[in-house]
Amino acid sequence: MKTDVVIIGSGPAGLMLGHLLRLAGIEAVIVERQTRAHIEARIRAGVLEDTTTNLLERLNIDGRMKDEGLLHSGVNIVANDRLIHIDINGLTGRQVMVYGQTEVTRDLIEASTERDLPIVWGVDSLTINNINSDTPYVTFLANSETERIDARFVVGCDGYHGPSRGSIPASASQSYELTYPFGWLGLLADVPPCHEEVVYANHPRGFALASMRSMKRSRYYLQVPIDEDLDAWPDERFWDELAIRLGPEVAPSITRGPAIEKSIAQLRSFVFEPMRYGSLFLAGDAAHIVPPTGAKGLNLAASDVAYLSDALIEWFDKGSANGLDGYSDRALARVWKSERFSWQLTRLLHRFPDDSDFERRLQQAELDYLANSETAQRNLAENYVGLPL
Ligand code: RFL
Ligand code: PHB
Repeated sequence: MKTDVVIIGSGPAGLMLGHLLRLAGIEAVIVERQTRAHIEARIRAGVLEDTTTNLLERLNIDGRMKDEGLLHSGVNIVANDRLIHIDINGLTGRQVMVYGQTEVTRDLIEASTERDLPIVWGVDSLTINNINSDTPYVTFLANSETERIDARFVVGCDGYHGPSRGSIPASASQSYELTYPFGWLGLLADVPPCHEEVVYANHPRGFALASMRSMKRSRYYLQVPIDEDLDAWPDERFWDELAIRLGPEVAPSITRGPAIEKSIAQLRSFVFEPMRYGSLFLAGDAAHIVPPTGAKGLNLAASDVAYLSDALIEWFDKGSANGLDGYSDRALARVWKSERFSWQLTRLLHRFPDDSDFERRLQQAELDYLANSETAQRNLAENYVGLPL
């Protein structure tokens, strides 16, 4: 098989990029390790910046999101059992959209058939070859047959654990990493949310988050130790702990119900530079990870592919390599600002086990400043709603 661009991975980055290229008449094929059913069941992000919703609008894959998504004008932080309301819309004139990554992915996959964007599901043993040339290609096993796709460019949208990043020689790259001494235990339940907007809580027993997927489906998270055992958290223990951490203003509105999904995610900050080597480009989690506190991961995947699709279109339409040459620097400038924000919000809201008393008092002072300063709230709102592309 031969195509213009072969995309590895059908997460949000790969799917959005494929559609953006197809819209411009560029051929693309996506190869994905998992089955379609697996991808469509995966529970991940929930909050979209308007930069991301604008992209889905540009693709005209925003119908269900506009019908079913929830536009939020604000976000809340609980500190010392008191609710601080950040009026995102009043401070920035913009809003965020609560619409699950699972739904975004489903909509993009569904549109792929009618828009002639082939996705090869369930591929195994993928290799990326000749990236130092103008004739790169990938090989893989599909239905026990060895397949090969030749392309002009390969884009690694294969997430943190995918093989693309590893194809770039260590001598030509650098990575930056920070790990956190805790994880997030997430629970999804078909119960109404406890608050009309997302609530982040700082509590001496650890961070908690109240989010939602709809007015009937809630998503909650608790900070847990890094080596926590999922079996230690039967549903009742989760609900009891959540109520303590969300505090007296929010807890009375919690509706309990059986978990339909429960899992633990590790927190990490990671950036790999550059996001291009020869004919291989990286986008999304393949090149960078943020802790989920700022809700930035999926949104960064979207901004990467917005930049990259512009650059690829410029190359295919006008023969100019300027955009492609500038892609890595342009994307990384936005990535690092989201890394900064996600790290800062994680620092502000979690209980760090090794913090000294001094550092704990600083955290309290920071929360107090946020509660009482419009400037501090504007800073948070501007970053949370998403920096401009
Ligand atoms: P993905 O979604 O991981 O997709 C990568 C795809 O590549 C495939 N793949 C391969 N395919 C072929 N061959 C191989 N050898 C392959 N190896 C891997 C994988 O199967 C997969 O399908 O990366 P992408 O597209 O870059 O998208 C990134 C987002 O998924 C991620 O950043 C977000 O989910 C992060 N995130 C959040 N982001 C937000 O913007 N807002 C949020 O509210 C938010 N909340 C979250 C989150 C992530 C979380 N977890 C589980 C870490 C909440 C949580 C709990
Ligand atoms: C979610 O709804 O899953 C969610 C919301 C906000 C975050 C992270 C995850 O910061």
